[in-house]
Amino acid sequence: MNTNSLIEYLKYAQEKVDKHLDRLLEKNSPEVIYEAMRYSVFAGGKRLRPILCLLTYEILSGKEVDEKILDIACAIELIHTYSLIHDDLPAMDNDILRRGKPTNHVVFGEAIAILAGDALLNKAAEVCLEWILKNNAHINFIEAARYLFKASGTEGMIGGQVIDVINSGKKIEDETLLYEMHLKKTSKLIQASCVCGAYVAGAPQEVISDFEEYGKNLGLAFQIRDDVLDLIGNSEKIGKSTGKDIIEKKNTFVTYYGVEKAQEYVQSFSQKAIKIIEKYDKTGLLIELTNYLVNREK
Ligand code: GRG
Repeated sequence: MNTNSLIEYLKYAQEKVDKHLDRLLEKNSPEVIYEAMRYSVFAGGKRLRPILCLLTYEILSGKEVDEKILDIACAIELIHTYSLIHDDLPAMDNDILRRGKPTNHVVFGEAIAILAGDALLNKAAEVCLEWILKNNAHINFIEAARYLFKASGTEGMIGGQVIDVINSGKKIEDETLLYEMHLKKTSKLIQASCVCGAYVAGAPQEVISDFEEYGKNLGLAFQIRDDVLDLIGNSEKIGKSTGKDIIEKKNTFVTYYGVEKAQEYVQSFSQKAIKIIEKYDKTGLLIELTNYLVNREK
């Protein structure tokens, strides 16, 4: 870790991730699929998940970001990007803007957008398998990849999206189901980001479990803050529905609890997250990152 300031750390980590992603997505033929993949990967995402992976690795290994961690951190971002491309499709959320830019299917058409999402998921698997081989099939690397693909599958992100899709247009009345949806859809990939960093750092199981629990609470706080920002119309997702529209159509913590109580949950989940990792976070960067994410204004 070459800095004590969060802003500097974010810049440093984002640069490392962007450079590595650029290498992983080197253009080839057919050109259009690479263009579509790169369009969404380089559309201005925060790189939250790879940064969490890098920072967890640095905290627990005492080493700086190196080749060992960048492949898996970037594989997580590839999976995250595929999920956003597919989430925006007409068959799902039917959004025309993301991060203030036209969505992938608006630019490339639906067929190429579906294939670009598929290709990013496929690329993530390829990157992980090559990474495992490069590292002599070390068990920690295999465990990390297994956790990541399980977290993005039916027991994680896809499962959460299915709950969302089948309940769309009707109000979820069961609090447990609302939690299950968000834990799977949002927290799981955030948990995977921390867990992968911990595995590669060679952390013992109880430490891995602490970071898994941290990711779960951060994921909930992050999601609820996102819902609050969506409702008050401050979201980065310009062009997305806000306010009344959300209350009628979406199942979020805000539609369930109201803005005020939802914001209280942001605070309680983030405080719980911080409590779990504060003993590991000697520089305080992970605590600062947590506070930054859950207090963000857009
Ligand atoms: C289509 C399989 C499939 C899954 C979609 C992740 C997801 C599931 C849907 C995206 C919509 C959504 C509300 C997700 C919740 C998590 C969330 C707030 C994602 C946005 O993540 P950021 O803010 O995105 O890290 P950036 O733009 O910074 O990369």
